[in-house]
Amino acid sequence: MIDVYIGLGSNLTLPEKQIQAAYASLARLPDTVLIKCSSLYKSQPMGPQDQPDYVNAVALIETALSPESLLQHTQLIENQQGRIRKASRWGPRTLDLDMLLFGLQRIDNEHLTVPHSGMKQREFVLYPLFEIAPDLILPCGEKLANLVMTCPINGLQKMTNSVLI
Ligand code: PH2
Ligand code: MG
Ligand code: MG
Repeated sequence: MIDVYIGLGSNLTLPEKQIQAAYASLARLPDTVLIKCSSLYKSQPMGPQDQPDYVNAVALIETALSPESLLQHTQLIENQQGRIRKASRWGPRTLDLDMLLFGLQRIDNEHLTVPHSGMKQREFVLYPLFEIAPDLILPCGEKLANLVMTCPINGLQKMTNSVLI
């Protein structure tokens, strides 16, 4: 079983519910155990500003699935939750599931880049990740704690009263 961190994001159609539903779907994946769920965080949109704020979170799963198989499963969850794929970059979406880390593996093919290319700069990834994995060291050798310390918070807010499963 390999530790895999998944970034979750939503800014359409009741984003909090989308994230909760995605946590429940991750818990039902085959050959996979959902280990940790971060709190939900409200974040400013990165990219086009004419879109709603996002709700972001990070999950830790342990899985025996291959990266390719896990990607198929996470894309299916995105589709089941009404994801409509558009050409425009960084546009609004009901659900985005990003494979942040797959153990210490590096993966680079036409479907998948792991570690996720933007994760080291994004407050809405680093802070929820730090909540559930404060001692994490990235495959590049950097301590997550150091990245968090130097990452501007950019209005990120931990949401209270979110019911976590
Ligand atoms: N995801 C995007 C584009 N912009 N902004 C925030 N705050 N959070 C996201 O998850 C996000 C985004 C496309 O993946
Ligand atoms: Mg994303
Ligand atoms: Mg994505």
